[in-house]
Amino acid sequence: MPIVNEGLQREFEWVTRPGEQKHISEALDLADEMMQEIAYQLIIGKNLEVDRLTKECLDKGYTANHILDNGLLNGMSIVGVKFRDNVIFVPEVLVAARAMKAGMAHLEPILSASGIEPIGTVIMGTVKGDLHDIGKNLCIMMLRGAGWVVHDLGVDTSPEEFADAVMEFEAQVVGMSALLTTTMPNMGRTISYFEDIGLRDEVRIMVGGAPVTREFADEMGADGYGENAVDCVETAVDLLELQKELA
Ligand code: B12
Repeated sequence: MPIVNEGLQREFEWVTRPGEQKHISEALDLADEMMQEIAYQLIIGKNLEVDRLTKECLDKGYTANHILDNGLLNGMSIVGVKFRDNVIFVPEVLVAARAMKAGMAHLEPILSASGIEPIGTVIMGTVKGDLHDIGKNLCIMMLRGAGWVVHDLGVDTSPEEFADAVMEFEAQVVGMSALLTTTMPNMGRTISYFEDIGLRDEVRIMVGGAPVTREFADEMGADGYGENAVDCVETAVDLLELQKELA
């Protein structure tokens, strides 16, 4: 379906880079009118509308994954482009993030409900100096939905806080998130800290976040890397197996 929502069409016009336009328009083409409305209301920061529409879509039988991928995340990708290109600034991004959270609040119980025996324990946090938590929170929802016990350390997490949580909860896996190129090195610093205190062999470490690549993950000595929340779950499962083999 083409973009039929006039507001969203106008917002989409801010995306001027051809490759990026193709990427976003392909995702939007999959979406229907309701998803386009959610994306638009998220971009303009209307949290009450996003709250209402998400509820309405769930009542109509849309799956939580569909609403997340086609509605909320599509909207957030346009917000990202406008922010990067200085079309909007931090306050507008914050209201969009608040709208995203309003929608996610309805999806979380569904994505996190698994009812199966816990697979293992993961400690998740955004690294020191970094306040971005939307992606980390999505990973947490997916992990919980897949049957993991997740302890969320929030944002701005120091190496000491990661290490204390691993010991307290006897976690097998740690997941670190970073969205800023300036905070990415704090993942490596956390890994070094684990080595320094003799904790590195006790736990497998995965990393992610928009600027993080597999190469960077390998270079800093992480055990795993995930590009998105689905990858995060798969990586956690692989790392748990690895940890069992090493134990
Ligand atoms: C929302 C947002 C904000 C919000 C954050 C609100 C919140 N509660 O999170 C606010 C307004 C606070 C903000 C602030 C800033 N931001 Co900001 N922000 C964004 C924005 C638009 C969206 C990020 C987002 O939520 N994406 C959606 C989620 C779902 O995607 P994700 O985080 O990548 O997560 C997915 C994967 O990466 C992966 N993943 C994530 N974590 C993990 C962890 C593991 C273990 C695994 C396996 C996978 C995984 O799975 C997730 C789900 O699929 C991005 C632009 C962008 N396109 O990324 C800029 C962006 C990240 N911000 C940027 C900047 C510069 C800033 C500020 C410095 C701006 C300023 N001048 O103050 C501050 C820094 C504050 C700080 N100290 O952290 C830049 C970073 C540039 C750079 N090269 O470092 C970006 C890229 C914008 C840009 N293009 O310029 N920001």
